Amino acid sequence: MPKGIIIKGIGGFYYVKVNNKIIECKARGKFRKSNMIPMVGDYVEVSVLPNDVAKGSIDNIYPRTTALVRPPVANVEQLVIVVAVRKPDPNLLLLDKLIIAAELNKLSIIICLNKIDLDEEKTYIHQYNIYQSAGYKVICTSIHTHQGIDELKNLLKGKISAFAGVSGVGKSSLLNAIDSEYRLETGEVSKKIARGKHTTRHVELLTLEDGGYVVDTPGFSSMEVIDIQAGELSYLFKEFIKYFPLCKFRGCTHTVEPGCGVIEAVNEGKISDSRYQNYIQLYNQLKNKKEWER
Ligand SMILES: Nc1nc2c(ncn2[C@@H]2O[C@H](COP(=O)(O)OP(=O)(O)OP(=O)(O)O)[C@@H](O)[C@H]2O)c(=O)[nH]1
Ligand SMILES: [Mg+2]
Ligand SMILES: [Zn+2]
Repeated sequence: MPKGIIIKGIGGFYYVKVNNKIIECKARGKFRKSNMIPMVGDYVEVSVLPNDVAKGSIDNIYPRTTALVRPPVANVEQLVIVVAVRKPDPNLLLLDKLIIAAELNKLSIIICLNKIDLDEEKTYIHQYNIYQSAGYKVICTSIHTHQGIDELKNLLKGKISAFAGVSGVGKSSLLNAIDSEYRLETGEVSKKIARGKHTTRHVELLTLEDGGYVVDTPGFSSMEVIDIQAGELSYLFKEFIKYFPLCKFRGCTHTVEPGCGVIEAVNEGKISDSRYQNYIQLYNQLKNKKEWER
């Protein structure tokens, strides 16, 4: 039975790529009964119709390694979080939220500082240092000078990656720079808002010429919804973890406690102030939400 991957789903049809050919498939009734809805990114077994090899049905769905809700894509391995260094100005709290969501989904993370052509003084080095020293892969790109595009392309090779970031940072533009055949729609933020509501958006895996797939997501992805306890948050700031054993109190929240290893590391410049301040802010948000719900 041929194996393939679902690259698109529209109106009850799934488009499955099998050996570089696209087969238009229906899902078998058994999936509906078992509440198992095929997702873009699913690896599947299909059988083709005897009289038309371009049509068939999905017979089996392989277990998923990951399943993102928004965008609904299975088996994503990597998240490319795009931040513009200008237009719009970077929002590091949003960036940290996306990092947390990606960590929760066990995705590997690439932070892409885009539009560096707009920052001749290279002030983006500041953001670069914060995330590089926190242990993340950071790349600097521009679709105008083409800087960093080959590096980005290399990092995507052979994997399923999703692009995330606020509207206008250049996600679709970067993908077009990687492969001009994608012809994704791009544009000024103001124009997007004007017509945004009427644009139909479907999730689609785009094939990379060197192997692998990418999915472009519109605007800010709701992966930002973080459904965890406040006490779990510090584990998602991965550069904090190695200081936990130095905390004097068990169950230290790393917010106000004396003898806290994390606070000490911040004071010594081993953890960036920006990351720590965002931790405090998100910690309080989670804490208050919990109290409010009770
Ligand atoms: N100067 C400069 N402008 C860029 C760069 N990359 C993208 N842009 C511009 O930024 C604007 C927004 O780009 P898009 O690719 O549409 O942004 P997006 O992230 O896909 O936005 P949404 O689809 O709304 O989420 C466009 O006008 C692009 O031409 C870059 O490297 N440098
Ligand atoms: Mg876009
Ligand atoms: Zn502590």
